[in-house]
Amino acid sequence: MTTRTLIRRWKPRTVLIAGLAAVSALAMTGTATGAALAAGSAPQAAQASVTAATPAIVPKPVSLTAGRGSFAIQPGTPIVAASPQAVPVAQDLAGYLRPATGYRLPVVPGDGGRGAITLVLGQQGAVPGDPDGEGYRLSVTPDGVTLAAVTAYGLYNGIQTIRQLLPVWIDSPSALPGPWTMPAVQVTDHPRYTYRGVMLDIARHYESPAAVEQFIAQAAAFKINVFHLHLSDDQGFRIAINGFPDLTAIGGEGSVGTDGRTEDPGGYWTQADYKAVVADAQAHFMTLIPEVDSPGHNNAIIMSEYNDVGNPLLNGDPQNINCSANKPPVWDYTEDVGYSALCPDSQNTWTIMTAIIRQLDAMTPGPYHDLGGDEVPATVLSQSQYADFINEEAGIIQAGGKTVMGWADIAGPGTEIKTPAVAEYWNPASGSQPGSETGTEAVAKGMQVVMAPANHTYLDQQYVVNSAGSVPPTLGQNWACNSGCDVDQFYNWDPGSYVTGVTDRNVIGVEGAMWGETTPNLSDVDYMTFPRLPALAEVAWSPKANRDSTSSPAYLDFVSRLATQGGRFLAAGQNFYPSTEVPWRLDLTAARVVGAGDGAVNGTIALLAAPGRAAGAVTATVSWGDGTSSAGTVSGTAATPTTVNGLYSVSGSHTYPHPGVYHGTVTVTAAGTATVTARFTVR
Ligand code: TNX
Repeated sequence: MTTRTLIRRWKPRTVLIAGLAAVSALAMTGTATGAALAAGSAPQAAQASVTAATPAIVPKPVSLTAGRGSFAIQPGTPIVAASPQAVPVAQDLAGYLRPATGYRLPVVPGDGGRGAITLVLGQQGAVPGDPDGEGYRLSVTPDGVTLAAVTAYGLYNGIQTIRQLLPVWIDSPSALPGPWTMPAVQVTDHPRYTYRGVMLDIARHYESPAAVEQFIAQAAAFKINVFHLHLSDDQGFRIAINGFPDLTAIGGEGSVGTDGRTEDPGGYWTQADYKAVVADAQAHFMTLIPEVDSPGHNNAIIMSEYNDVGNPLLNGDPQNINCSANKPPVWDYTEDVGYSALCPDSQNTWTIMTAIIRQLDAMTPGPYHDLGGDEVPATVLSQSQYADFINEEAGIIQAGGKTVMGWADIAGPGTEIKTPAVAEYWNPASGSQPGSETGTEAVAKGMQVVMAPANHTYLDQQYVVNSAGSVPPTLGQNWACNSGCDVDQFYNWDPGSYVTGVTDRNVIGVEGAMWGETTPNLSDVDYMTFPRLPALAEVAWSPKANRDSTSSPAYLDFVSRLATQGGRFLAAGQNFYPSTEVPWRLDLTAARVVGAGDGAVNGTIALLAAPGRAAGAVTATVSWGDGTSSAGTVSGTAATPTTVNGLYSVSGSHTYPHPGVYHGTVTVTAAGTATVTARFTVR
């Protein structure tokens, strides 16, 4: 059995922070006006200058052709649902667009027409090579927008693209003046893989249902369609199970680093909470997969039930569930792994596990139940004990009608799992390197494979520490990425040829795993997840490409499109890591400027998104529209090493010779990137 003790000795290939050598590779994002970019340059210098209005869609669509002109959303632009089944997605689109625009955007039935955004469900939305109808066709012209798909989910994917065609400020929760224009384009799009997942570990650190729902919405924007929820691990059990109140009363309390449980008391979800999150995932067209890890990674279950002698569902001797290295079991709130195990031959083990599986699966509409199955060293359970456990549990899950999923360890010697079943390959080993056996074993056993090699997909792994030391040592582990894994490492690999013999005939998709040991809150989770999840989303959605180096056209094109996402995150108030591998750009939009009536103006003139740049690193000038100009003041919440930074307001004060309507401009410059300008009107 493979454990990370072995893996920790493994060294990833050196991560090159390559300079972006060729501006010509930025064709997708439009006109480059910046100078060539020097290798190894500082973040500010490593900027490509691109115009704001060119499409920069992540994940990259199968086909995108730019047209002439643009479509401008107006206050009364109708969002037309051409059939009743399109109404919910039309409402979703209106919901995305109303806060920032402040427009009514009525959702109406009909056939669309000039000036409308029309959502059509039917065969005219069919896209070749898209058996599940996840794709869409989108036409934007100056006269209107038509989005067509075969399924509501296809339409939903299309509206994520529409959002990205609009200025980054469309993700602002409060109204801004706009203008809200989309460049004319024709898009035909569908995914490469049907499984595009993200996993969140709420066991190592508790996350509230509200935080998880935010995370779901953030991931859905990149066409992620599977939400794998890691509900239980050594340090915490997070879901109420009827008949076993100790699982949450005891097991719900701790979290990693909870020495004496004072720092982070943990928490758990009621079943109503879980159902609400399931419904929220469904509303985002995401399949939720529950995971209660077993037979290892379950010290919290063991500690909760070990003394549950009075439980009428158990046989009075619950201590026989403990096959851990520690006898009796003890809490361990460190990041240790591989010491705990439930005993396969204890009747109590199966009483507890069956209750968990049945109750969770009854609340879960998706087809999968994930049993975990990772990292049980032979010193804790022999391979045959482990295999017996997995076989028994798989039978219980399948008898309840769900498809078994687990970490690829479940494909190891002795396991016999009826297919269909899914193995998630996590080992960094590639080709036929030692450690890759679980991948080939899974294929030999007829299992489908989700690719999640830790050195390319583990969102909890540290970023590459840059010269400014911007990566805090407390966030992230490094066992799979001992010199850090940044955007390029998440982008430059191919799921269909990573392990010898595991090909696109076996691979159903890709998953990013956000393990929770170092991330106590959503802000930290977001910092680790973005912008690396968008890289995985592109690997999972977009056509196969030569994703093999930091100088490949595919990668340069990707980071230039990714650059636009920084402004979106900032506008939305979503945390992310402004990786130095991305040529972040400036985005500026006018605020509503209202004069005092006596010709005086004093306050915010514009909003600026400047990912990764301090306020002092940008210069703002306000031309007031009466022939005078003055310096603008750039201010915002001071950055901390792990929180949102780069969202600023540009303010100024001016007294006009006489009251009136004036049209001014704000200009912002910063080293190594294109200058941005916004027009404002003083009333
Ligand atoms: C590996 S590999 C784990 C998790 C840890 C993570 C930390 C695997 C399936 N499990 O238990 O949280 O590494 O990076």
